[in-house]
Formats: sequence, C-alpha cells, structure tokens
Amino acid sequence: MEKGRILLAVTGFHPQRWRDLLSAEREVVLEPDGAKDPSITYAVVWKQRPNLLSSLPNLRAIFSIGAGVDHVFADPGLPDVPVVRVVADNLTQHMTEYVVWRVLDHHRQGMLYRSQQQKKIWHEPQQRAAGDISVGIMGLGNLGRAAASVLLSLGFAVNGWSRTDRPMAGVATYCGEAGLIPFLKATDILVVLLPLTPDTQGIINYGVLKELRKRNGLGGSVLINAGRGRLQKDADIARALDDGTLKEASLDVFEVEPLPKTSPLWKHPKVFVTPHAAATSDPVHLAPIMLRQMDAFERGEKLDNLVDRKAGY
Ligand code: NDP
Ligand code: OXD
Repeated sequence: MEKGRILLAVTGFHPQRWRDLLSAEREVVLEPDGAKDPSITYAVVWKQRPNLLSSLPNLRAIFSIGAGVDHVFADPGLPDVPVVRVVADNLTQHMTEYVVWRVLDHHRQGMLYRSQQQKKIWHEPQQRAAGDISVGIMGLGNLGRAAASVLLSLGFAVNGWSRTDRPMAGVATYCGEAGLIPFLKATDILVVLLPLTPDTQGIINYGVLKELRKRNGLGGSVLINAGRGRLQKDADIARALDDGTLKEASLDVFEVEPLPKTSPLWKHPKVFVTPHAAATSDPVHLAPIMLRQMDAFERGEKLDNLVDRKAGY
C-alpha cells in the first residue's frame, strides 16, 4: 500500500518544525494547499480551520498534536474518522514536572519567601510535613496518574476524581457527580488535569472552590490548573483569592489565551502565571510516534490512543 499523504493544519505551534520531521518519511502538505485534495489520507492538526477536514474526500484518520482534543471537536463539520491524541512519555514527564513543581512551591511557601525577599525580611515560617497535605487531582487519566505517583513518593496524601471508577494504589479515589463534593472536601491543593468537554466546561467555579478543605496545614486551599482554561471561570478564581476562599493559585491555562493584558490575574500577588506551557508538544518526540502509528495502520493494525467521540476526550 502506498504511504498516505499528510495535511498539516497547525495554528499556534511551529508548523515548519512538524513539517520537517514528518516529511522525513511521508509527503506533507501545509494548509491551506491541501484543502479538497483527494490524495490526503491523514490530518495532523492543532486548532484546524472549521470545515477544513470535511473537505478532504479520502481522509482516514486525524492526529491531534496535543493530548487534549477540544480543539478538534470545536470543528462543526468534523468528519467521522478516528481521532488519535497524544499519549507520550515526553509529554507526561513534562506535565508531572509542572504539577510537582507547583505543588512543592505552594507547599514550601514559595510565594511567601519571594515576597519576604523583596522586603528583605528574615523570617522562617512553620514547615509542614507533606503527609499533612492532601493533593486532589481532578482528572485521574494518563497525566493525572503519572503526577499522582510522584506526589505519593514525596509523601503527600493524594486524592483523585474521574468520570468512571479508576482505582489506584495509595490514592483515595472518587468518581462522578456523587464523588465530587466528598473529593473536594478532602482536598487542600486542587490540581486540575481534566479535558474540556461539555460536561467539564466551567467546572472550576466559585461554588466548587468553596468546597475545598479549609483549616488545613497550608493555611488555605490552593488551585493549580494545567488542564484547559475554559474549565475555569477566571473571575470566580479572582473573587475566591480576594475573599480568602483560595490562598494561592498556579494557572497555566485561561478562559481566553493569550491571557488579555487587562486581566487582573497577571498582577495578582497570589497567582503564578505560565503561558499554557505546562507540557508543550515536542515534535522531535511526537512526530516519530505519529509516523509509526500511520505505518501500523497501513499494515492493518489498530490505531492507539483513540479518542472516545461520545465522551469527547
Ligand atoms: P485522559 O483522557 O487520559 O484523562 C482524563 C481524565 O479526566 C480521566 O480520568 C477522565 O475520567 C477524567 N474526566 C473526563 N471527563 C470527566 C468528567 N465529566 N468528570 C470527571 N472526570 C472526568 O487525559 P490526559 O490525562 O492525557 O490529559 C488531560 C488533559 O490535560 C487534556 O485533555 C488537556 O486538556 C490537558 N493538557 C494540558 C497541557 C498543558 O500544557 N497545559 C498539556 C497536555 C494536556 P475517566 O478516567 O473515567 O475516563
Ligand atoms: C495539549 C496541550 O493538550 O498542550 O497537549 O494543551
């Protein structure tokens, strides 16, 4: 069987870098040249133009450049072909680093020390044991489980919340709507690693933040969101920080990205901002995985890491 051609439709990442690596083994057409092209078999996409993919008459599979696929499903004319997402050690490792970095910084009171240093204050606050702090991971999937296992090894108590029951040794797991409030009430540091779907949009709101465990060893609850910005209500987070519902937050994602210059979150003294950079897809690691998948598919093998279209992730 002839090697299928690839349409690369990438907004925001570096399309040239992806093209150079994918074209080592296959012919790659950069959007907009490929629209309607019958010789195209695969699309490699990030925030593709709506209705572009439905114009490809012989498309057989869509590969998302990221782990999240909300950008793929945002296309109202998405054709009914398999959608493959990223599950790769390199990306998982980056996300684990981000989560552990932010949890440790909040746990070891990094914000307090940075403010003390600015004011030349020599003061040692009380140090708590990791075991006194519970980290609750919303979204106990590929990324959530990897972060959970490192946090466990550091001695934190770890909770996890998922859509279906997902037991994990050493982790107190909760699931579904019924499990949400008990999960929040047992959580000091909330780490959000959910996909954006119709069910999860806006889930990180004031009411949910209010349920987080109070009177904990940290002196307040903490939010870390590295999932998607539209999972959260930016204004509710600002309100929760201002009235003490939240002690601090680390935010990698925002309702609107890039975060508008007018957002109060930029300068909020209790917020640590990163520009959707928790785990960036690196084509050096990911392009060879996609190419291997395409080869296997053409040998008649199944595609890995397929998205469940009904669940939306
Ligand atoms: P997975 O699909 O492996 O895991 C998703 C988890 O969320 C699963 O545990 C799933 O439950 C749970 N979930 C989904 N919907 C619901 C719901 N309605 N209620 C409760 N739990 C739910 O995804 P990954 O771990 O690979 O990635 C997670 C997300 O991280 C991506 O979708 C993406 O948005 C984000 N991401 C962000 C990056 C960044 O740089 N900021 C980089 C990479 C990813 P169940 O186990 O029952 O299916
Ligand atoms: C992803 C991302 O979904 O980078 O992989 O946000």
